[in-house]
Amino acid sequence: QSKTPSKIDNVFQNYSHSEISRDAATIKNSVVMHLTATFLRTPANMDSGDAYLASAFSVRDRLLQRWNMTNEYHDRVNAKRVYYMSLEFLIGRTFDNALLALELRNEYSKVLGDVGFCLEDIIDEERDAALGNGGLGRLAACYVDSMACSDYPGWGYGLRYKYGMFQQQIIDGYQVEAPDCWLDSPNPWEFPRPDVTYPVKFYGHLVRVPDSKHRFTWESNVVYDAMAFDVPVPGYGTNNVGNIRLWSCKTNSLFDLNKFNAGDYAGATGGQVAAQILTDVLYPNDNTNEGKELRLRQEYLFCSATLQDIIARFKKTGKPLSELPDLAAIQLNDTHPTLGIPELMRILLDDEALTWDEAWSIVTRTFAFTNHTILPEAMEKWPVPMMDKILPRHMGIIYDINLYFLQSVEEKFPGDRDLLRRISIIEESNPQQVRMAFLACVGSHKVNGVAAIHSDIIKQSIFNDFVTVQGEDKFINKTNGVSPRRWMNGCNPDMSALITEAVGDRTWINDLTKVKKLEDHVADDDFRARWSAAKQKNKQRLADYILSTTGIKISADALFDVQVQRIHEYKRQLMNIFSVIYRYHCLKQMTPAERAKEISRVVIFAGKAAAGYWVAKQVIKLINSVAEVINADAEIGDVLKVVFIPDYSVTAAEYLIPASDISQHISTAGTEASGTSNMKFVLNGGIILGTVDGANIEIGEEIGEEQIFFFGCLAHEVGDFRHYLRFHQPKPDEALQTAFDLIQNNTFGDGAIFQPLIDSVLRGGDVYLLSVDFPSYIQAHKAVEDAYRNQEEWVTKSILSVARMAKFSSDRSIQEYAEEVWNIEPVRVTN
Ligand code: Z15
Repeated sequence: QSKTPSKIDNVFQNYSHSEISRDAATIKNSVVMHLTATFLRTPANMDSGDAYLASAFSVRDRLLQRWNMTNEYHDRVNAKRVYYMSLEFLIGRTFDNALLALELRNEYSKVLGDVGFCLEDIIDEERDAALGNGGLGRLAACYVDSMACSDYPGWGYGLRYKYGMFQQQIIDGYQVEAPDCWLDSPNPWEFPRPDVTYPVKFYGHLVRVPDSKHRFTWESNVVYDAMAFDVPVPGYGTNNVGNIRLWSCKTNSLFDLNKFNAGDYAGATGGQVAAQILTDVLYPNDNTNEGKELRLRQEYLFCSATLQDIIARFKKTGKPLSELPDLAAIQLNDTHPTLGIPELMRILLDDEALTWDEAWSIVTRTFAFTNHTILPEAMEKWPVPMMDKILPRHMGIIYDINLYFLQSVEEKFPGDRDLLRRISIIEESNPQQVRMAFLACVGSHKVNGVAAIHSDIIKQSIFNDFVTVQGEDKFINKTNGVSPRRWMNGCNPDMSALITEAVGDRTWINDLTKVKKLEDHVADDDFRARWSAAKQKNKQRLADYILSTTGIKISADALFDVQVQRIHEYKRQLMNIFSVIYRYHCLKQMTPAERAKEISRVVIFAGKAAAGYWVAKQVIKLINSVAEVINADAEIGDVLKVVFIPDYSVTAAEYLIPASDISQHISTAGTEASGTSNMKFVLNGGIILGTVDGANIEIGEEIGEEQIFFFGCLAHEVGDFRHYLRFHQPKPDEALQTAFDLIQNNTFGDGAIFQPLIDSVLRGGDVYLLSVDFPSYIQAHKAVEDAYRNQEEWVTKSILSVARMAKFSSDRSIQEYAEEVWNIEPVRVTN
């Protein structure tokens, strides 16, 4: 047992009270100190990788002061905290973000410049923390950033995957996956906490505690250890530093002493190999559920460690557990962490001996749940036999939750057996399945969707019966947002400098309502010229990036047309590439003189396909095959280029988004819950070509319909079209038929490879309505070109758009959650 000394001398006491040291000499000393003492290098033999590590450790020292101050302060004032539980945090890089937050960028730039390094090159040495798939994981990262910047006491909880999102290579046009060994080099942005370790049980059997109704002892000798790693989240312009606590599976308790003593040294650690696998790899599915047993165990390890940690922290206050909802709010990021609900019940019933009603009241006042999709293939369901084997106690608790819930439904709507069947947490299939979205809903006091249209849809579909039974007020909307720190100030310095000039200071970075001021400058010729120049510079930067990553040379004077996101049928990259093929066909029909009058265009794709998603991988191959033919066609030249940028990532997005003229967000109406890159593109002066779906709709409402290009059928029409297409052949228009013909004529290599893609439209019922939307899509492209020809109007659209985008700051989203869901207040951290 270690003790805190009774006398803490002044040096220690003053530590957290001291100002961050900013003078060049001190910074240089600390970089050299880390170079030599932490990494055993010398200034004489340091390369840019060493320079990155030494600088990053030096910055982290400065961050630590605020971090400690934050946690000490929140403990001292017993602040109510929000815990954002997410299986994914798609963080990206941290170094530049931390430099900006601490306002040390110029200082480090100078110190590194003095020894011959360019800060941009040093920044480029950092690997992304890619602990997420796409929108859902990136949203979690933006939300913890906003909590930190808005002074909310907020923590993220997640998993420390040894292998993050796989790296995508393109070989012969096909996606090939390679492991993301991001922890092979030292990670300056994590702090191991070996003292924060919890045991997590699996399998075993139950023994009822004598004379109790709901209290069990769960006996099992399969016990894993989850150890905490803390990742700092620097708040911009505040002392508040957030924290993401990531669990890593430890193996010590699985060490088999009997085997070891019997001389079976290798066998003694056999269990450890199995244990490590639990936090080894991120499941690479976005918007699909694989239903793998290992994933269920991963989710439980995460939930158990997190709830144990939250309870341990709460207990330090000495307050009774009935007050947990006054000091803790827990947000479930989709259904992936839903086992937190039965896990908290287990702790309260079995460990703390509370009654069922006491425990259930605490649970339902603590948890809230965000739904992110209505795609049926993404809905999490676990077979009852699997759950019963791995988590027998939780299966029992879920049965009881369901029993009491169905009893309350029966009381309100007596005799409605079909309602009970529809609304039950247990689906009566063979085998039975646990519907995780229903469990999350029953265990939460608020359920929200992520954009207005999506929140409406879930009330009419998946949660329709719950609205009837539990009332409308429980179901709310919280439109997503993105962080202006990373997605404006970080990735687009030139445009940000112009905004700072228009606003008068940098306060817009934490208060995006101030960008409204840009409207005053929309007629200022000098301002407009500099606005265009900033975009042009970003385009040149991207052209250089594309040349270095793909070898393709593009002109920065062309229109940049970008679609970057996970490859998924509902996002319709296939429709995009079909339209590119049609465009190529049209250009080939023209005389050289006619072609010279066309707007030059670079169509840029990037995105990963889930490793097991065959159709998505074929789409990547088609894009690359089309690109190869078009880019090599001398007759076409710069008028049309097609680029697939490999290995899309947060860092790649930071290059791509500020450089876009037009970006595509073209999901079948009603399928994209929100989308968040749509917000990022417009916040960087890009224009959207999109369907009437997700957050596109609210973006259009905010910036005005003249600033956005909508096309396609509406969400309420989709059902009828799909129904029709189940019984009738789709009728491709001439343009779409032309694209099919070109593919089948082997224009882009062996057409047979791509026949299944064409068949998904012609014979698969055209579920995503490509044939329905194609004519209006081609029309919309024409409208974009006409608008782009008038560069003056285009710049006006660009400036006005940014000026009207304040709503899409994640600071606004987080404030709404804080006020309407979490009931927490900002806490200004001071000494
Ligand atoms: C994911 O990235 C999203 C939803 C999911 O259910 C899963 Cl498993 C992964 C995305 C949505 O597709 C996107 O529309 C939304 O903007 C994002 O979550 C954040 O809410």
